[in-house]
Amino acid sequence: MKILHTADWHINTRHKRWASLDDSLDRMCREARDARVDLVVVAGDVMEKGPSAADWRVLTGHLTRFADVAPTLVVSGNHDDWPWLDQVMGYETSHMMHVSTEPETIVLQDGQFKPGIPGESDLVIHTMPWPGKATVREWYRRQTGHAVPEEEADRIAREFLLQIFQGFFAERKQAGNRAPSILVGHLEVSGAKMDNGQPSAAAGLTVGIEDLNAAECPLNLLGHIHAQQDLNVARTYYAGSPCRLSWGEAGAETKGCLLHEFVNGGTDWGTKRMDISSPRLWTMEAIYEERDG
Ligand SMILES: [Mn+2]
Repeated sequence: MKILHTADWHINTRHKRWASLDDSLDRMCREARDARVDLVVVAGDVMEKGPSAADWRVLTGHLTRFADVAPTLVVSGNHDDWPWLDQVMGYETSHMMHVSTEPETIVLQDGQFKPGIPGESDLVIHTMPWPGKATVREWYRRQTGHAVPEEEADRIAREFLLQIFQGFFAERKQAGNRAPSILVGHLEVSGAKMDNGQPSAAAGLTVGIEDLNAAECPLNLLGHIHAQQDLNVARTYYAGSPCRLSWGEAGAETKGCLLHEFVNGGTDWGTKRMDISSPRLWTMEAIYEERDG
C-alpha cells in the first residue's frame, strides 16, 4: 500500500511564481504514476482564499489528473473556503475522488472509497479537516444538540476534538478492522516548526501530539505547515508545500511530497521524501556603509 502525501498547494494563478507550482504539481503527478501509488492524499489548502474562476479550473485539472492515477482524497484546509470544492467528486476520472469537509471515517477497498468502517478493508482513513474554532463549535452543536457555552468555548471545543480522535480508535476496535490506518488532517500541531514568515492561524485550535495519538494510527499525514517535517518519532508527517513561493521558504530543505508505504501486511511502514526539484529562492543581503571622505 503506497500513499503519495502532499498538501498546501495554495493555487493562485495570479502569483508571479505561479508557473513553478504548476510544473511541480505536474511533476508530482508523474512521480505518482511511476511509483504506482494506491492512494493520493492532499492534506488541505489546495487553493488560496478568494480564488478566481481560472484558479478553480487549474485546481480541478490537477485533481482530475491525480485521480486518473489513483484514488485521490482531499481534506479541506483553512484556505479552502470555497463551498463547492466537493463538486469535484462528480467529475469523470479513472479513480474516485473524495473531498472531506468534516471529520469522518472512510475505507479504501479494492481501489474504491467507501463510507463507514466494515470488518475488513485495504486501509482505514480518518479525516480531520481544519478545526476552525467556529467550525468545531458547529460540529459540537450538531452532535450534542446544544451550543458550546461561551465562557468555556475553547476548553470544550478542545475536549470535543480529543473525543473525535478517541472515537476513531474506538470505531476501528469495534469493527474489528485490522487493516493499516491513517489519520489525514489539516492541523497545527504544537511543537511543529513553522517556515519563516508563516503566521500561526489564531482562528483554529492547536492540537497536541497526544490528541493525535489518541486515534492510535501508525501514520498521521498532515497539511498546514509549509516546512516538510516529521514529529512523533516518524509517525506524524507534514508533507510541506510542493515548491517555494515565498521568501520565507528560501531554505535548503526538501520541497516536494512524501511517499509512505505500508509493508508486511501493514505491520511496518516507511517514508521517502520526494524532492520535486523546485527552483531554490535566494535571499541577498547587502550592507551599505557610509565612509568619510
Ligand atoms: Mn493551512
